[in-house]
Amino acid sequence: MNKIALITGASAGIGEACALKLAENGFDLIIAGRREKNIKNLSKKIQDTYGKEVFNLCLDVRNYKEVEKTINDLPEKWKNIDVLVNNAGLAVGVSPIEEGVIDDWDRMIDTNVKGLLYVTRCVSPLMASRKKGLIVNISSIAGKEAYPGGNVYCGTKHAVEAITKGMRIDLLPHNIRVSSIAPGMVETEFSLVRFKGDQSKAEQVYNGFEPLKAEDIAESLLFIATRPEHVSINDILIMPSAQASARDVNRKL
Ligand code: NDP
Ligand code: 8X3
Repeated sequence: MNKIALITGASAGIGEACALKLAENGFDLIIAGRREKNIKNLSKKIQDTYGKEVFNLCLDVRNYKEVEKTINDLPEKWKNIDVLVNNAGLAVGVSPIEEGVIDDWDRMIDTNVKGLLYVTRCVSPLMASRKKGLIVNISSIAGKEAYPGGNVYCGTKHAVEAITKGMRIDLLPHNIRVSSIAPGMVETEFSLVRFKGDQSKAEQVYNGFEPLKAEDIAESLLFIATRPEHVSINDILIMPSAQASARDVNRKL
């Protein structure tokens, strides 16, 4: 029986790369995202390329009832989740706090914090009943530092860092390992979402230096997920070589 990994936000970017990397390395996948077409395309790619089994979930992590029903309705075999990757997340806007857009704040808090909690609340009991599991939360350099206009996004990722530590303590008796990966800048759809579809603003974020690729994060996940059971990689902070902190980027412009 292959190990099963559930990845949220697998319809793009880091989540998609993580799904491909784990499939390449023998995992069966449950892939979740709101964009059904992207999930279907990824599912076909994984099956065609790696011959792995894939279970598709069309899921908005912000809706607890939907998350609960989706996990409860998984076929019994697919409930044996070995690895949960809490990856779904986003930044919206860069307004300073006094000009903050309430809807943007709600989207970030509801997705990055509450969504992560909702999925964990439904999957962790399944792991606890089997007395094994690994949960990997995708944090960020924004979970370690704050930067101008990052206010609420940084707050959500600081929350992810704290929740990760709390989860690790609570899940210890159940033999469930909890890890966090905190990336610096990764070129994905992230900035396009942050700048609400403004392609040129999104591209400027990655001007003049080589950002991380989604696959770099997938490599870190694979490392965590393939350690022997007595080894827990608690935290990985992974940055582009040209980025020393959230604000310090060596751009060759
Ligand atoms: P992308 O925008 O490329 O991907 C984000 C993924 O999250 C998509 O698959 C999207 O799927 C999913 N998602 C967003 N909202 C929801 C929701 N409500 N319910 C379910 N899925 C949702 O960005 P990244 O791949 O870069 O981001 C992935 C994670 O990595 C995020 O948590 C982000 O904060 C974090 N991160 C990103 C960094 C970067 O520089 N790119 C750096 C550090 C951390 P869909 O729209 O189909 O629902
Ligand atoms: C995403 C990277 O630098 O925008 O978490 O915080 S950053």
